[in-house]
Amino acid sequence: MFMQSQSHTRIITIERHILEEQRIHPEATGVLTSLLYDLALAGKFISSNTTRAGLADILGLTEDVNIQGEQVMKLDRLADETIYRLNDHTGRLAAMASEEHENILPIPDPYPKGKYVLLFDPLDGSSNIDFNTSIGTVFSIYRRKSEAGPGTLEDCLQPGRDLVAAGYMLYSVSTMLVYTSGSGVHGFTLDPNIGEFLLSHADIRIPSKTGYYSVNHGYDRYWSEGVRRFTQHLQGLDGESSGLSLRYIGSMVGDFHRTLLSGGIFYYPADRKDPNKPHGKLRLLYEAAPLAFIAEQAGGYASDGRQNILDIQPESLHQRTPLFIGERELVEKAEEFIRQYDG
Ligand code: FDP
Repeated sequence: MFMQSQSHTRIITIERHILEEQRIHPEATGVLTSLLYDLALAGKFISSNTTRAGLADILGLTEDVNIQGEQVMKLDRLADETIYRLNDHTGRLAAMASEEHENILPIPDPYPKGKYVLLFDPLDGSSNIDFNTSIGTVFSIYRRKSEAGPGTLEDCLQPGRDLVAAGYMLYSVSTMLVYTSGSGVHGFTLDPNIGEFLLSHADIRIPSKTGYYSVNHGYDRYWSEGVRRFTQHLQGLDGESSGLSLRYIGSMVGDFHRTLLSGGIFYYPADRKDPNKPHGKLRLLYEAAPLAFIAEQAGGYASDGRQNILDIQPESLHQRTPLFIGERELVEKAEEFIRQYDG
């Protein structure tokens, strides 16, 4: 018999954790568990490349322009392909959709089609790559709606309320994977020596009455009256609060991760800087909905300023939305200001 050592019983690998989560659901077949583990593997692969980014010849722009009209960086493509290739043959997915592609990504023909669809933003915050700042991968898993055969666009256009699981990988000082499958939010830190994600943040809850506000102040001249006054409220300029301190990385996963752990609010409101994009910058399906699910599972809330992000029925794959996310009280305050001043 092995001696039960205190220190070893506290080491929980991501595999053990997702298997234990699976046991809470007796009806579970293990497919979701395996899918989450495949994503963790993709995260390790991307992490090993992002940490070598300054060394390898993979920095710089490719000549292509993605569907959002942004230049695609080489690491984006690598992350995109990694996730697709690690998941196209497993039989767990009916289809995938990536922020880097205009249409859904079918599962190639020799491979069986599964019961889930996977949506992902392979490398969020990519304008930060050249500056060695946090970047991340965001993923969302839905149960397919169609009965069988190849997955359809409708399988991917589901409201966040129907998410089965969502999470992100953060490539920063250390690499973290944070996910929820509907029973709390759990964070794992990659131990680069053994190549495994270990549970470091069990059952994360967004703290209240602390934290920072996080927004790109460079655009405040383009904001609505409601957003401007809400921001002044956060700064304490209306005399109703003592004022929060500001933090903004400009990498959504990094800004959200800090908000999740420290409290406060991150927002990317609608603005008037680009008349073609009146709905804000962030994508509902690839960015806002998965983070909204995580926020809600951690006791927080996410809104587009008027309604719960999780209740929005997406109409297209690349739909954009304003996003206010973090402590429930602060997000509700934003809604209050927008109702009052923006009609
Ligand atoms: P990026 O363009 O660098 O990929 O949605 C993408 C995103 O980054 C988010 O990660 C980030 O929060 C936001 O855009 C930053 O946009 P601004 O530069 O307009 O603040």
